[in-house]
Amino acid sequence: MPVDFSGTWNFVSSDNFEGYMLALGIDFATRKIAKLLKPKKVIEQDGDSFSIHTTSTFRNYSVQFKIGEEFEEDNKGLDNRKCKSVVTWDGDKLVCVQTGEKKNRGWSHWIEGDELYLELRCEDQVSQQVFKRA
Ligand code: VLP
Repeated sequence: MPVDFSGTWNFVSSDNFEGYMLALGIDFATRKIAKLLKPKKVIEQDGDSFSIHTTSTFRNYSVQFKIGEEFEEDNKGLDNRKCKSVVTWDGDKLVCVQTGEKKNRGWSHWIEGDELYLELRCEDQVSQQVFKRA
């Protein structure tokens, strides 16, 4: 049985989100707001189909994908750069590679107990966020 990421996940903590946002070229004012946010994630997993909704008091972002199928991602409301994204399994980890203007861009999700982890990568920056099952 593969891991089931489905559910609602509340923000617990993050580290180096500032470094990640700087690597993405997010402006000062937006970074100041964004680093105070406690986003919520709602994940729906149906076989190899996923939707991930990230919501906050400032902006929301949603992405839908099937494992192994490349898709166009617009990153609207984030850095607005388009990229080609593909998500695959690495054991029980979901690993997304976002190919575009920014080198080494992507993210990984995994679960430890009742916590959801998110590693965000861009260029030489890595940020980690932790969420707890609601
Ligand atoms: C931009 C960078 C903050 C900061 C400004 C806007 C949406 C994996 C993946 C699914 C993400 C979240 C990316 C956050 C990057 C912010 C608005 C924050 C709330 O999630 O779950 O796309 O990539």
